[in-house]
Amino acid sequence: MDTQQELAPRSIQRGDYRPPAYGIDTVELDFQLDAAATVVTAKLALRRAAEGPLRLDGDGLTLVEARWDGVAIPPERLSFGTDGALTILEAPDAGLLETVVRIAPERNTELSGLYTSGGNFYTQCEAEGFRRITFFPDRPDVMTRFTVTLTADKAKVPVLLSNGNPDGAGDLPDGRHWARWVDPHPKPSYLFALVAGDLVAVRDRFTTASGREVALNIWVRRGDEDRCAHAMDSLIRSMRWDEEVFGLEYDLDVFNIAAVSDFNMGAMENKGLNVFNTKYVLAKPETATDGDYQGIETVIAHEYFHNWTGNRVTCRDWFQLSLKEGLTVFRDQEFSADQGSRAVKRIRDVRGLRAAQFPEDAGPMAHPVRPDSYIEIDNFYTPTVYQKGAEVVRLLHTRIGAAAFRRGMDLYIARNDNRAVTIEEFVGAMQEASGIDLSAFMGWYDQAGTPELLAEDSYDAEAKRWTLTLRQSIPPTPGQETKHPVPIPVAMGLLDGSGGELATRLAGENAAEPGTRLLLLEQAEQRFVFEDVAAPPTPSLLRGFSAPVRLKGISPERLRFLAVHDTDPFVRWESGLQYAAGLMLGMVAARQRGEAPGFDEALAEAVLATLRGAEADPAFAAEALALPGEGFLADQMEIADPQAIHQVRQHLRREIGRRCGAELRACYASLAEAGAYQVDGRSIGRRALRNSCLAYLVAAGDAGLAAAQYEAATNMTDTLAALSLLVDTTHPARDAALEAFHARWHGDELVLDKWFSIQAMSARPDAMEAVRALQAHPDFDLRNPNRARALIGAFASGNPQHFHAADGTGYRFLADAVIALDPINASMAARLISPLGMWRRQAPARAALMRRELRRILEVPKLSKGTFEKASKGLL
Ligand code: B3K
Ligand code: ZN
Repeated sequence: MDTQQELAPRSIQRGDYRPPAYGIDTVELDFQLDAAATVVTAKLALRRAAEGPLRLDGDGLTLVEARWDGVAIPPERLSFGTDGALTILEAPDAGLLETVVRIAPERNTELSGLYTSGGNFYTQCEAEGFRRITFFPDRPDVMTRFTVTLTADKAKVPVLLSNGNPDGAGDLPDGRHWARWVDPHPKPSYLFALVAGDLVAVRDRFTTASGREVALNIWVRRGDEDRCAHAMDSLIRSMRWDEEVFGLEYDLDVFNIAAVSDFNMGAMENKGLNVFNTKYVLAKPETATDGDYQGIETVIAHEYFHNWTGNRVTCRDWFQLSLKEGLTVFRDQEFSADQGSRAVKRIRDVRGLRAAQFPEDAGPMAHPVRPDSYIEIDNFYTPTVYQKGAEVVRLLHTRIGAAAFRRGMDLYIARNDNRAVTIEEFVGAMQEASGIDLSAFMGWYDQAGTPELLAEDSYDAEAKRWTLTLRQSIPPTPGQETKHPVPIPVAMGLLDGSGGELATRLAGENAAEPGTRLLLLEQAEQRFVFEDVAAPPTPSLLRGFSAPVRLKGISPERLRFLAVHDTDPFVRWESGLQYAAGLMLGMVAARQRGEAPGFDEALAEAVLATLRGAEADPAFAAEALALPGEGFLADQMEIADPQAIHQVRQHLRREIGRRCGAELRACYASLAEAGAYQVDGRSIGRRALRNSCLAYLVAAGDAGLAAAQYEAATNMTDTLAALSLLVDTTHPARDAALEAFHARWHGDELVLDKWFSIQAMSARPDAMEAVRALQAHPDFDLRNPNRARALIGAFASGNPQHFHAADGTGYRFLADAVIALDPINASMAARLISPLGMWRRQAPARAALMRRELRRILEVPKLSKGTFEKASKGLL
């Protein structure tokens, strides 16, 4: 074994699962809160459940004392592992273990466990943060009832919150006070939360369908109270929706949400006390964009829905993460679809899936929705586990239908309430409720890689028979060379020559069915024979994106036809996108051959047609107007060419802006905001469409229009749309606008993040230098995750042209940032690495530079195991 391997952190295997040796009936936690030295006393009522030693996870804890049934445990019976865990040797089969530990929240820069932010206390325990608070079997299959008592200085820390319902509070003589919380529902340690500090609540109420009165509180810093209305409204709508659609009610007397500006992710579903990144709570029109409003609605709903899918029914082990995340993303997608335009929501979700998950599935970190092994579980909160996991739930929903899916959910919850289970329990419930054998769908959970679906068809005029041949294949991924076919539901229909929807009859069926029907491709290749087809039809395949696959084999002529005529809005949008993508990839190839770029008039025609029909659904029109993104195009290429892609895209934007200038301008003018700002779907759609028009007009040379909009805008959506366009230009108003924006908003951290991001994503040749200068800006702080993402993440993921600079400066910049961040916040550092792992789609010289940076990261002494895992797997 060489040293590298000897030092390599241990990898955890899914097949190695063993049930916990001890169960815990109840736990009592006592916190004496102090930023420098918090004392945590834990009383665990332990009972043997299986073979094995009494091992309690721990990480960075200072043990003050340990007692068993009130008697101090002699030191020789306490054994500490190198990872910080504590094993109690010769422990009896039952008893009360009491430990007292000391921790230092103010020194916790990892933001995992108990930490301080702005002088207040917050926790983040998923996945393995609870062991940074106290010794405990920190695994999701140990579920217990928590009682938590918090004590702190009353003046500095007036608010004391934890999970469950309040159960008493009072003052103490020395200026301190206490509060007790009891959570009646057993839960795993990752759902524990504590929030304490100088916070104010925005309050509302909710009465559940069965009459429970629930107090709703959103806790924020003083001064942020006027930005909570949208979050509260989203929460109330989510609670009602879950009752109506899934029959699931809230189960405590209070629901608390606390917002914190130092947070590693979006939010966390702790039982009865959700902790949120301020980004997903705070919004008012002057500070938040429409995208922010939509993000808040989605994340509030997502965390609320976890109360049943995640909390009441939880995961047996972390390999089952998608059991709660895939299902809960599916639920939040359905909720948002019901709030506005289902078609536009689906388009956005598919766009997101293809922007993040498809590249992951094609790269070195490709892993199944249910992974087989991990070194650091934090690295597996991925687009694959979340977004592809949601697609797999959607596949089941599509396959068995909405009614059977609902029966399956009822069964899944009834059977598994207060249990920690596996994905088999979920699929099994769906199978039982539907009576359909779903075993082959497990292939979607266990195989990585995006299936390719190839469609071919032929028409027999004499027999009036149309035959569709579907073939599937899944590319090899690291560790999985060969794959098996998976069941692929293909929602489809046939159109006649004028775009009319045909009724269809498969060979063997008695009557023709009108409208969309479902074909199920189960083999590597299958033929579907349609009878009584009077003339050669145009097939519309994968309606609503009925499976997360790459569909191939649709001719450009058919794409153009479908983009105009299909009855399914998703296929209309998709066909336009794929037509444009094909064209652009051809132009990239031409550019690489040194040919001058041309222009396909069909694109301008499509833009004009979209503008003419825009009034009916402006949000859909805005989606249809958007050219395929640079990342999407790169993901379609064997070897990407980020600069050529950018140039081609710019060229088309400019040409469309020129050729359709009058119509774009008219549309832009007609959509001028009249009246107060509204965040309903139609208003959001109108602003999106107007800003799409603006983008084309600016691309065609009218930067002045962006400058004028920047001056006139009264909401952040329009302000930011204008400024981000202006930033790419050399217009004289550009620098002044950036300065004015900073001067106005430097005291508002969420708005200032936007200022960093738009500059990080700038198309100007000096973008890299600008990013370096911003890194040295007094307002930049690597320790704040939102700020780090706003600059470093936005540059590496949102500026492919400059990140992939041929001289490797973009790669070096990212690796330097990862190395600087690793000792501060390893989980964030590991997360930032991802773009460096995408070297497979780059030309050899670039790939070599990217790999060199990954190796440089690996050479850093004392690298965290999460960053080690990402960098080493990134080289595979
Ligand atoms: N469950 C959390 C994510 C925790 C991530 C830990 N590294 C948020 C969510 O998915 O709802
Ligand atoms: Zn979640």
